[in-house]
Amino acid sequence: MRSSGQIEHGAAGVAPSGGETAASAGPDPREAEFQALIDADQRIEPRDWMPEAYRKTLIRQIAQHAHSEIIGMQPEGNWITRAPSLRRKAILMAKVQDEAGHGLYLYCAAETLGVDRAELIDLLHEGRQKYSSIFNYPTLTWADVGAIGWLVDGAAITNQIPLCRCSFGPYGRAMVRVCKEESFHQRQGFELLYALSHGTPAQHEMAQDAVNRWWWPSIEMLGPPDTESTHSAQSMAWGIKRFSNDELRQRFVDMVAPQAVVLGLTPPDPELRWNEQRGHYDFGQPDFEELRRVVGGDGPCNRQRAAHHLKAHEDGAWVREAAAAYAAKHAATTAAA
Ligand code: FAQ
Repeated sequence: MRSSGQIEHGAAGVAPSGGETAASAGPDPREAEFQALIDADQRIEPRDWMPEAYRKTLIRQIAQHAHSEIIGMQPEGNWITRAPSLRRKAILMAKVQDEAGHGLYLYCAAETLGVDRAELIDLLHEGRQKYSSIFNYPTLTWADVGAIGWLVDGAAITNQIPLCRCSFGPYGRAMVRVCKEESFHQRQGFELLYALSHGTPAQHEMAQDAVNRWWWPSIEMLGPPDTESTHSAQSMAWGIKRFSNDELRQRFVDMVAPQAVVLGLTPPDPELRWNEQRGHYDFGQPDFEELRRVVGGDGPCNRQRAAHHLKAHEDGAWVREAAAAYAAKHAATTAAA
């Protein structure tokens, strides 16, 4: 039976209520123990007591992250058959398989919080859980594969390295391996774009066009501005997020701006320049209205991505049934032995 009422994202940002004993008089003493662990920068593990709102917030974020990895396979998977060489095809296949692996670690991490992967996938299909805005943009040319690696994986790493220190153990540990693999992904994107940028004029133009299209959506994928971020303050107090959306955005721009120079490509931001006083790059205002629209379902590929995921899920039903039948047969044989 589904228990989605418990895990929908809507209530996830509510302040901790004291968990199961909220109705009883006085604060729950376990709340103080939980907070002491957080304050001491210790990890919360699945069997530890945790406030219900902490659990819900983690389920929301981890599920959204897992869905992003799986939906994120679509834009690049689109290019596997058209990769320009065997080497490029092998690299891209390895990358897309890595994304599937990341999704699986993350669904497993979410399951330690008492939800079932099937429930989370149902919520995604019903539009009640999200995935990253960035995967609602199309991959129009081969250079887009490079731009995704360089910029999208670059933004993902910037966001995910601090998540290795997330207060919830299974999520933080999953992030360690994910980040190692994402670093390879970013590197391959950079190398691909570098080759195109230093190739023929037409190849250079294709690389520049891809960067023009992916630059702003990558900056926006780090989330709404801090003033509009509903969950940041509580998630930071709980040690889930370590930095705010705007702090991570600045880090991301500081990382990729000098890399663009090495690539010989120009970010589409006339305001991008080093600020000696701040010790950071200044950059223009992202279009957060566009982010809101895309998150709200009205991006260029939202419907296509959702429909493709649903179809793949339905087409794969026989695999899940076969695996369950095999597991039942195996369990019966083991019990009889
Ligand atoms: N897209 O209060 P905040 C990848 C929602 S993995 C869609 O700031 P929070 C690997 C947010 O959920 C990329 N929705 O929220 C790869 C909330 O709505 P809700 C995914 C967004 O959670 C590379 C509302 O807006 N990474 O790229 C987005 O504190 C290449 C208010 O926002 C992760 O998921 C968005 N961009 O901060 C794969 C990392 N931004 O839930 C293939 C883990 C915000 O209340 C190829 N997640 N929203 O209905 C996080 O770090 C956080 O969840 C943030 C958002 C930073 C994304």
